[in-house]
Amino acid sequence: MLYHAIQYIAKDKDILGVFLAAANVLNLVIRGILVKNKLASTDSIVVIKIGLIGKTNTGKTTFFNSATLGSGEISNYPFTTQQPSIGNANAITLCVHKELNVQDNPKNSRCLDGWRFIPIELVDLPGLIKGAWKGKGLGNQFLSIAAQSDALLHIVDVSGSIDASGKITEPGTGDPIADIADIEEELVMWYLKLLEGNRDKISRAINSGIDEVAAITDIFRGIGVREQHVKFALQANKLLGVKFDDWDPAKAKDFSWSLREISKPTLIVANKVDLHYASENFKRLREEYKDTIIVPCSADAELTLRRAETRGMIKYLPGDERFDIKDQQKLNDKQKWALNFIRKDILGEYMRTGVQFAINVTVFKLLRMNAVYPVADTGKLSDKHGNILPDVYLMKTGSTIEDLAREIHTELVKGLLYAIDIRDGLRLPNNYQIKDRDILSIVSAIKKKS
Ligand SMILES: Nc1nc2c(ncn2[C@@H]2O[C@H](COP(=O)(O)OP(=O)(O)OP(=O)(O)O)[C@@H](O)[C@H]2O)c(=O)[nH]1
Ligand SMILES: [Mg+2]
Repeated sequence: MLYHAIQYIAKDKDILGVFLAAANVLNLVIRGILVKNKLASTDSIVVIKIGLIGKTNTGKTTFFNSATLGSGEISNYPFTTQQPSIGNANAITLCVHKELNVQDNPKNSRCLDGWRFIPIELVDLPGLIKGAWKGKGLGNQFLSIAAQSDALLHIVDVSGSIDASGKITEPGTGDPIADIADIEEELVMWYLKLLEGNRDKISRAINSGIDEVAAITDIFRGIGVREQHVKFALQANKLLGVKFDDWDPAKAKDFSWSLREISKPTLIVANKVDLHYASENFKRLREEYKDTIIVPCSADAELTLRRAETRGMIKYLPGDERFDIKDQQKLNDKQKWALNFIRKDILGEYMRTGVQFAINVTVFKLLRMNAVYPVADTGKLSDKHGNILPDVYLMKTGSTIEDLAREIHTELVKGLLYAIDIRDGLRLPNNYQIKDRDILSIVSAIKKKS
């Protein structure tokens, strides 16, 4: 079967892969300690966190391993992943060093072949089942971790090769559209459960004079909901001005639906496009979910390419639309066949495997982040130590120079004067809204100590 041949390289464990996975874990532990002890060089390390959700067996761990070079267990048994795990991945953007004609020395990111790799975190989660919101399966644990994510990737088996209970079956048997609806319902029910369970508390707060938006936000704050989200969800359901005590169950559910959608931006990953029936289902999915971004994907193909690259068989960067085989002679027939299949049927049909693309789209389109390069020395384009274009920060659309200064160091904000746009020398006011790929030098009366 096609799929087993592709697996061949992916399952071939290599020492470098294991080493990289160990380094990944070590990195996370060190970062955890730094953050805990507040020894980190910046005041706030804001790393975007993306959670992988979906039914069991849809390929969440395969996606996770391919993006993080991790070694989470992959199997065709339902509910293989029992514990959430966090790994380092990257959002990738074209680096500005070529345009500026300088050689960079990245510090908080990496630059490979002209691409900047900006660290983000991926969270692999246990598979969901119907009834998870009632605490069924690994429900509660899953939902509390998912809640800490800035965005979600909903991984679905677009080939329909899992049945309603999550068991692997023949492609074309399962229904990916129903699968998505089931998982969506789970998330909404979880929000609704929080709302209904706290009706008295919300009512009491409102009656004691607390603003309705604030009272509702308070209930959901632990799962990353902000006042703005609640306001938008109230507006979307024409509930602004309607007394909270008068909300009937249908209104409460509609509100929960909107709040879930607004507070956890979600992208659908149509995984397993390498299998039969995937392209038909993908078309149906696009028709059904017109308002959602859907990325076709073969996590298995990406894992295969990343492993082959790690072993020196091919030259490939995540997200690339091509790869080069280094030495045909060193490949056996199975490996040649698998790589040819990926080249023709995945990259040829879909341009890319979809894993890195899904991450980039989530960061830059769904979360509307802009990559910005702060420098201290406007002449050398470096930090104080001479590192050229050392850092890149991800800032949400609408962020200002002041937000950037705060992100770098709170001390910087205190004496903030203005910023200089490196491209044209323009002096930018503190309320200037940062654009993608801006290169800026912040001028402050108070210098950062380090
Ligand atoms: N053909 C194909 N198979 C895939 C792909 N991604 C994952 N699989 C297979 O699907 C099965 C389930 O993969 P996992 O990554 O363990 O799925 P999961 O969603 O993490 O499953 P749980 O941990 O049980 O929730 C395995 O047999 C994988 O090899 C893909 O892109 N194409
Ligand atoms: Mg898993």
